Amino acid sequence: MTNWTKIDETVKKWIQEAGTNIRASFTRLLSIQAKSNPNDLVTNVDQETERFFIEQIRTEFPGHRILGEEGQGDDVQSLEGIIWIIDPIDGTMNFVHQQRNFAISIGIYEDGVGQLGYIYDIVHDELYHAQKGQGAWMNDVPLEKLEKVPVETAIIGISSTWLVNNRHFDQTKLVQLAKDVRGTRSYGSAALELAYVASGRLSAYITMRNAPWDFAGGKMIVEEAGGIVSTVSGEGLNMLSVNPVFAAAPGLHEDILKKYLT
Ligand code: 2AM
Ligand code: CA
Ligand code: CA
Ligand code: CA
Repeated sequence: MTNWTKIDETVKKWIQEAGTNIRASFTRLLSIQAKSNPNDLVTNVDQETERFFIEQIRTEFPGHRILGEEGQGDDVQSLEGIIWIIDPIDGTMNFVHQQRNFAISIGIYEDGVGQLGYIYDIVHDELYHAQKGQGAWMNDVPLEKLEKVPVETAIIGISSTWLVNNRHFDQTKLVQLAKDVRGTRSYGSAALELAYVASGRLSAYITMRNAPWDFAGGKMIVEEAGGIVSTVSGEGLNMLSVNPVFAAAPGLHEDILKKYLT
């Protein structure tokens, strides 16, 4: 039997250490590179942070596999066994330009089922975490179970990318949703937006393109807080590919899905 509570204690220690290192990097010169396009950034701190987690995991849990955004982990093609899905810095553009609104995101899955989830907002020192069947916390304070939210009072996280003409989704209904809700916000970090759905700061989050490392930690935390996470057609997320992601409080998830997403 896997001792998840022991793994939880270990991960929290590593996340604090990684956070301290990332904070210290603010006073050093960053090495910034573009990946797939000029706005798709990666820095030495993303890579060093990913490497830090990989080295710790390989030493402490040699049987576990690692799927990391910066590609220094394993070539993961299936979900068997224990897999750590890691985004060392989610919101790299914010990290580079704003030194805020970015987070470490980690989801630990066993045979495709989420067991532990973490999102650490380093600058605000806010650690969100969840353990399967045990609930979700922010800095060890339990998150209140999410309650039904009507569309009219909802604040939703959505990037302007999806409200203008785009090749992923007909934006017409999303524009209507943006008009009908109380407000929209865009933070530029999928992990933080999911953490905000879990804590009630946002009522929903919608994106047409998230990779497993963007949502692996957040999905667990939202679900343990009583929220619902799916694709924009209401299906379960594929943990090995890019998905459209729709997370929301109960009730609101159903209402938005029916009226604005189908
Ligand atoms: P990143 O900062 O780790 O790259 C920005 O709106 C959000 O989308 C961030 O969570 C960002 O993660 C993520 N993101 C950026 N480019 C992406 C891509 N090509 N596919 C999926 N997610 C992406
Ligand atoms: Ca990236
Ligand atoms: Ca990311
Ligand atoms: Ca990243």
